[in-house]
Amino acid sequence: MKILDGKKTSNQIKEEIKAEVSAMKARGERVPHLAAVLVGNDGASLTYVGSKVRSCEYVGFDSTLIRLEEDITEQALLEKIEALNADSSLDGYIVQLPLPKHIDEEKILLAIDPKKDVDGFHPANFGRMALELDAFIPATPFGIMQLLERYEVPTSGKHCVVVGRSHIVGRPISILMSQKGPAGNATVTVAHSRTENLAALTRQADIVVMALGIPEYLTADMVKEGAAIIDVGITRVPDENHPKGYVIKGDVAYEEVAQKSSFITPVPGGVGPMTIAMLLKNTLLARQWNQA
Ligand code: L34
Repeated sequence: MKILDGKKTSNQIKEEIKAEVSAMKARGERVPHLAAVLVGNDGASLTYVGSKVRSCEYVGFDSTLIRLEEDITEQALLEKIEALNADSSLDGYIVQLPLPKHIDEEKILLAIDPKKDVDGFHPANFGRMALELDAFIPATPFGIMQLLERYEVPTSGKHCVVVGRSHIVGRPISILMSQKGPAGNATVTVAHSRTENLAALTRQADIVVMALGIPEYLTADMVKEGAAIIDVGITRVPDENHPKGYVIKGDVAYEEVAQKSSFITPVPGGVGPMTIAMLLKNTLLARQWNQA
């Protein structure tokens, strides 16, 4: 069993980006600038966005954190988006999800200029990705592809079962892994909450991508000996014995599944850190594409 170490791999990618930024500076070019919009005070979102901003600083990007009140109106947020679209000092920006319930997420994502949409959530980017054109690929699936590629996990001709059909993870990773190219050429099945007899399906999989959001859902009896396991789940489970008051759990019962697997991502330290590294990568690409 080999651990797909997202912490280590994300650090490698950050070093690659940092070197690229140094070269840009040496050529007298402006460094990439990312903005992150955070609405409200959700604890997990604060952690993730904080980590994004710190990573920008580490690689030498400019970064701006825009914090807005939980009760901001949809209209006021849309105006903020328009201002970010018009801000020529910005290469890209993200609006951290989830948004408060009174705001229509889809409306907000549609308002983001696709050229600055470094999350790759706008339909223009999603469509371009699906058609194998240059596009911003959503950071989490992009990070999974990097782990598969860099650890040389066999995917060509293999059966991959993706559990979850979200627009941010399940759907895009199913598209990417079935495409030609590195970490691609897989035969992909997308399973979801209406799937009948999920365990019979996951037991056939050479690769399982769990993106469900239910802690420790995938157990050892549900996987084939030698399967590769990608765990996208990241749930904060209350735990009074822990100083933070919670523990982070993935969608995979790690200890038992690890014993049967060829490759596995840990949680934390797997897909999460890769998401951050690939957001930086997209911001670098935005800088390069938008100046061409
Ligand atoms: N717009 N919203 C937008 N873009 C995104 O790409 C995200 N996502 C998801 C939630 N909302 C978003 C993230 O950034 C999930 N996500 C994310 C990012 C980083 C980490 C986890 C999820 C991460 O760094 N996880 C660490 C543990 C962090 C902790 O202590 O909680 C890990 O090792 O998995």
